[in-house]
Amino acid sequence: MPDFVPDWKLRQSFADKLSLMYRDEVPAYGDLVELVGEINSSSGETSTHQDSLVRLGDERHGAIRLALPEELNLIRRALRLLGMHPVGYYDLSPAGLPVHSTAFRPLTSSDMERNAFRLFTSLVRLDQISSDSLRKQAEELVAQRAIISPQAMTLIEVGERHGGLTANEGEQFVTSLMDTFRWRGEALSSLRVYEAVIGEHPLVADVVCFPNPHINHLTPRVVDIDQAQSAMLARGLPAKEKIEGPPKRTCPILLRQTAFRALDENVRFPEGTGAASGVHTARFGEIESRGAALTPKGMALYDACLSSGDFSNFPDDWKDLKREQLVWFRYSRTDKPWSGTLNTVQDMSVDELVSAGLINETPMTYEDFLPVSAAGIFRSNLKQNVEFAGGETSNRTAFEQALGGPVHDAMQLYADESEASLEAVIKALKQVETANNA
Ligand code: OOG
Ligand code: NI
Repeated sequence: MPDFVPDWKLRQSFADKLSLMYRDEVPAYGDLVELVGEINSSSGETSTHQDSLVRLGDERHGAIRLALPEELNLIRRALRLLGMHPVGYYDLSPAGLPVHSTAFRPLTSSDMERNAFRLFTSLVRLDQISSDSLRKQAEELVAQRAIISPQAMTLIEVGERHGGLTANEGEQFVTSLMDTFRWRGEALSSLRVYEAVIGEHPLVADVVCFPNPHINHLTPRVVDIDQAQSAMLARGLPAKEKIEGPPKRTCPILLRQTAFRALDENVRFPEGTGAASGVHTARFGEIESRGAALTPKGMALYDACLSSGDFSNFPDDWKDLKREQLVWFRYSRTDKPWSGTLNTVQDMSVDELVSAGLINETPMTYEDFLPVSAAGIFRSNLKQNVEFAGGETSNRTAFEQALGGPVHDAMQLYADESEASLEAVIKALKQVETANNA
């Protein structure tokens, strides 16, 4: 049995390499990372409500956009070796965007604590291109893409066959994966076709006119996003006016995000035997701050508040959030010795156990994304704001078919983890009772 490198180490190496690469490609990203680092370390705290600043220091999410169902399948296979799995289905067509998406991420909070890298991955919906001739052209273009290098492909197969990669293979794999996400400065299409596809939708052009899914943004996590937003403006970074997601609160919930606009990047467009030069605008900078994960009831209240624009009905006290079952909690044993004897714990409620100081309850971090915020992020980086005519034709089945299996249900993951943590602390207390009784 060969010694496999743990998948989180590969995920960490992958995230580090992407970060270095993106710093080179988009220098303003380096400024953003620096700014976030300063805010996080000057916050005077060692953790947010949920997570240690050690985790935050490395925490990023990235985003890519894919052209073909086969590509989504390949990305799933590649990321699985890094311990990243598809969670959630985000349909952005109601927001007028011709994409549907998932987020690849670790499934458990302990895996997140090791390295919390996520990749928001969208599949462009070519079926939504209204012009028949343009759609055909787009399909011909993307048929030329081969987004995974032969070396990376071989290592995916090795990893799948053996059930893991050795440290050596893993390092080669992560290095070879960089080519998939690199900005090459070269288009797949002529400038004329590029302009025609831009006319259809700039988001489609960003995908079908390029040879690979260049990383679109990398997002560090910040403790205080309001402070970061002001700092961005002070440094002359063109931040969005509005922070996406819930308003500033005492008890942070879900996800708040802000971004700065995409840069103009030079591109060589093939023209016959030569090349034409042009400019493409897609890649940008974003920062996020994360709060507590909401239960289905909490999510429904959030959606209602979002559509009315009034968050005053959303409780902003952990006790109320708990009592009304709006937030998911994780349970852990405190240091307090337990002197109880048999069946005492069994008759105590969770609240009583907490009040007795026997267990801690901590809000769980929201590890996912928000479709309305994501649509806002997508949109703020499109030069023209084209509403897509395609309309509300959710196609989750097709998405999961392309992926090669169902996406994980985020709510189920939170529920399972919350429940398992409670069971574990109760079991631990009962063991003490048994020992006390003996
Ligand atoms: C993805 C936009 C969504 C987020 O943070 O909500 C996203 C994209 O622009 O490809 O990354
Ligand atoms: Ni993002």
